[in-house]
Amino acid sequence: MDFKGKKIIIIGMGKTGIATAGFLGARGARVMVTDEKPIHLWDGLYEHIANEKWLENGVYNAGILSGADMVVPSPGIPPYNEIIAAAVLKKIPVVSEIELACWFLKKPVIAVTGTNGKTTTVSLLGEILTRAGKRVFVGGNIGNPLIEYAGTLQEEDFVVAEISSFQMQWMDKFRPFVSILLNVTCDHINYHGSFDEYRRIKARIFANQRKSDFAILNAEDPAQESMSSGIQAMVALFSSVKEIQQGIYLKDDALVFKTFDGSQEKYPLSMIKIPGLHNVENVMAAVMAARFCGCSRDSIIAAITDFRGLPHRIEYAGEKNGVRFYDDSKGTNVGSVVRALDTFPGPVILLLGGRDKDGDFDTLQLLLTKKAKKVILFGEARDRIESMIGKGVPLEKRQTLREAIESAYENATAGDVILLSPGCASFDEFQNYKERGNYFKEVVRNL
Ligand code: UMA
Ligand code: ADP
Repeated sequence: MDFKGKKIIIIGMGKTGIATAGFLGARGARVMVTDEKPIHLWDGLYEHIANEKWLENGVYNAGILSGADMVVPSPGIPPYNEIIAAAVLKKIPVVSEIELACWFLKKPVIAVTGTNGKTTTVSLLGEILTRAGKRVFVGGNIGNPLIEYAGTLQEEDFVVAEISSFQMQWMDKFRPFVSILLNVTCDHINYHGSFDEYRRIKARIFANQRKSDFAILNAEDPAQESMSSGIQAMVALFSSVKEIQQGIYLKDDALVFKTFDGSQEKYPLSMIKIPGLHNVENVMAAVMAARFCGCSRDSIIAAITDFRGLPHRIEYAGEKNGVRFYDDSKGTNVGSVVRALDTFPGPVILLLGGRDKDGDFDTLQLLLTKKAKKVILFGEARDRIESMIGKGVPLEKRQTLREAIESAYENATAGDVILLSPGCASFDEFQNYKERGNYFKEVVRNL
């Protein structure tokens, strides 16, 4: 596509907007940027393009669309944003950064999406491919925009991309060589409008794949039940519950992979050092993707054996007087809370709360009556969660995370587990989930 002289509007000047502006400016576009917050010239990222002739600041309303040829919203801009809505009405193409990047990507992409487990799976895949001697770029929602990579020489063998539902909102032609859909549970409803819409957007990861591509789906996910029928690619399933005909499943102490040529490979369960059955699922998806990319079984086993997981995902955070603490600050929706609770055999004191994303907390009730010694609700969402999990669950409410941790510790006896798996975003009290998790660990250290 020739961008020379085209007027392109970028909404949102975070990581994505800045990288997109640089990419388009270098290709001769006239770039106009806007953001609901004042764009700070002193921002380190923005500085290197701030004085370019091709760049202009615009207003944060539909007036910016005058003469526009295309609009690129950042992922965080919801589809009901007034500028986007006006662009759609005026039939000005609205294109996501991932869509734009895919027009220029030269190397096969392994795309990973799903409500939970994306970053873990993408990181693991990066390790496996590297161990197998492949050159790999790991990017997308994990933190480095794909558009940045699209502007490089692209000397790697593969691109491993974490793709969020936000990034798929304005996506049309993206065609991964391998697409993984880990799971779809309730999340980001305040952005997408409904669960059905969220699920529909997630399924786009398979939409442009062809017969020579691979689609990896979760056989145990009710939200994916009818999805595989419309997929052109070769479908491989994973299951932690039952035997699979084409794909991988857990049987006793091994992962059994039935390949497309009818052969069978086994991987020892003991190679997995990260906790929980959900991580077995992530590993199963990664094993298949890596095999489809030509990685050897030995290099896959070696990389998985060395993989110790990421911070803030059911991370051990220390022990005090026989009480063990776990930081699952990245557990920002109900699905991840369920899997975190399932990871512990005994009862747990759960810290739940933060900023609500219209989570389906009512679905937690039964599990909590079985698994929670106590639930300490905290933050903005505490009253709504209380009204949804209601009776039968021993509850306490505290305003801040610090108060919640202190109260949990007062309620605990030796042998108990205190788990921060908040099921909510962190923004009521913190900058992000990392800050929340680090704060949790600090408070625990100082108890
Ligand atoms: N902004 C507006 N109007 C709005 C909303 C935001 O102008 O209505 C502006 C903000 O003032 C800010 C800019 O947009 O200046 C931020 O844009 P953004 O929120 O799209 O964030 P980026 O910095 O571009 O980061 C995005 C992803 N952020 C989101 O999806 C919210 C990052 O994922 C991703 O790492 C990055 O692109 C590179 O691809 C973060 C995330 O939280 C980690 N993702 C969600 C998640 O994982 O659950 C989907
Ligand atoms: P994402 O990038 O999709 O947010 P992460 O790997 O960062 O995924 O994990 C986010 C949260 O989801 C953590 O609480 C983690 O323990 C949990 N999690 C990881 N994998 C899965 C999975 N397959 N199913 C459900 N929850 C998961």
